[in-house]
Amino acid sequence: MGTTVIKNGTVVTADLSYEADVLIENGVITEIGKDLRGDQELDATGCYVMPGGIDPHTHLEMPFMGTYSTDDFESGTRAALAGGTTMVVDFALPAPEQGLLDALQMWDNKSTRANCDYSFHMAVTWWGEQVFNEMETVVRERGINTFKHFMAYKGALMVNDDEMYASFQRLAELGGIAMVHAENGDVVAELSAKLLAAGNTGPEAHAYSRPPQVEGEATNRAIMIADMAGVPLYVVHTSCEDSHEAIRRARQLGKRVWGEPLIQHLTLDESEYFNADWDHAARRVMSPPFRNKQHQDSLWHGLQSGSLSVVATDHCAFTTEQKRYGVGDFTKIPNGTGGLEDRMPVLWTHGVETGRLTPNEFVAVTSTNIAKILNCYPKKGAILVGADADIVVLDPKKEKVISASTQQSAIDYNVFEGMAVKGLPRFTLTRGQVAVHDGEIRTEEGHGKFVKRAPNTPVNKALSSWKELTAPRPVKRSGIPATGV
Ligand code: DUC
Ligand code: ZN
Ligand code: ZN
Ligand code: ZN
Repeated sequence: MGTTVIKNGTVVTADLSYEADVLIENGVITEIGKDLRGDQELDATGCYVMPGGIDPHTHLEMPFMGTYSTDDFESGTRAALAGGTTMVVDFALPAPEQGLLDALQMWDNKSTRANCDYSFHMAVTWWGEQVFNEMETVVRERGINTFKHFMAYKGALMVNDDEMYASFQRLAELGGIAMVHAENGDVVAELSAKLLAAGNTGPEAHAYSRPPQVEGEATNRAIMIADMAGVPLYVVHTSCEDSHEAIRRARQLGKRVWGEPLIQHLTLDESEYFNADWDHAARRVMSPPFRNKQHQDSLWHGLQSGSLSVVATDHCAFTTEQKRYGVGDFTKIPNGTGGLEDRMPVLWTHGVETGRLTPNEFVAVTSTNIAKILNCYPKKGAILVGADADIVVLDPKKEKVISASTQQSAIDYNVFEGMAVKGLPRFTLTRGQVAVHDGEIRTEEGHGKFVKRAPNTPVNKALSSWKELTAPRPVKRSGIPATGV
């Protein structure tokens, strides 16, 4: 492989914007400066040269709700690259009673088809000695330091508070980070049963069954349990003020808690569920559901103020045919929406073009912040000498209208259909290799490599105050009162 130089662009990182060329050798950035030459020269005139996006929340080919999500590691990472995302982090999900290492083996097998680099989070879907023991191997040998807990999906993926507390304590010992899908699964189950019994079977009932309160309650609970266990906490798909408020408060108190809004929740609202077309509404069923404008404003304010840290997708794509499993019973509509290809352009359009975010803040929330949290910075999330050349050359003048007819995702619709976006990749590079050039896709199946992530121990050591709670002091008493009469 010869050298490549990205010429005449403006380098935009989370800290700085400056004009420079970027030289790449063997997949790594080797020089940043003026008038650099390479065997291959990519013209970035008028463009921003940014760290490729990292989407830390995908479900590719995931067994879920009686089926499998349709985008796999091939189509999913192709979609990612088309939109300027160069790394995805997928959730390895053990079936009930399945060991963590067994589940990881399944994810290893699926991910050999990836077009871009990837990593895994481990899900803890049940608790027992085997999980306790295997967690150490997952962290120390497999390079996975993040473990997700579902507080919803009762009877399937959900873990109870005792299991969550045990797992969080184990993670604190190992230097890991706890993640939660924060919705009160008991209340969701009750509300769902009640709605169905009253004849509310359509997709709009999905939103009624998961109001913001179930998310706010679970987020507060997870934060307090994480405090008591002494573990950092990452709250996935923060969709509403109720959850954001809890995260904001925790951060102000010095707790290591992060919130992750999705591009869908930032730009699409609950009115989608009241569309007269059943398919339209069902295609947008995901958990948590879309919210109203006040909640959307709260999420934008969180990104602007820094109380929310990362924009992700929860990409979990089901076809219309799969969504129709839920005709007559909204609880059977497979939960999930796509967004891998659209996250960067939609956020640029609704965030940067509107003046809500600076280009540097855009880089922070799409790439750099999560690289630091997940402990793969500056290999990923950086334009620095020595960093992987995962780069998006974003042309702020390039426009398109989002359409399922031109997307890379394997499903037959797009929740952003018809949205005009501005700010598209002129080039996307994965470890120095051009995967996208002006909409032309040149991905290479199997090019993607697994990114190992060691425990983020400085973060675990910087936790605030609760430790005292777990160190009881016996009290010496002189007399013990007599009992009985
Ligand atoms: N929510 C979804 O909508 N899909 C996958 C899992 C989840 O938590
Ligand atoms: Zn979730
Ligand atoms: Zn998810
Ligand atoms: Zn390759």
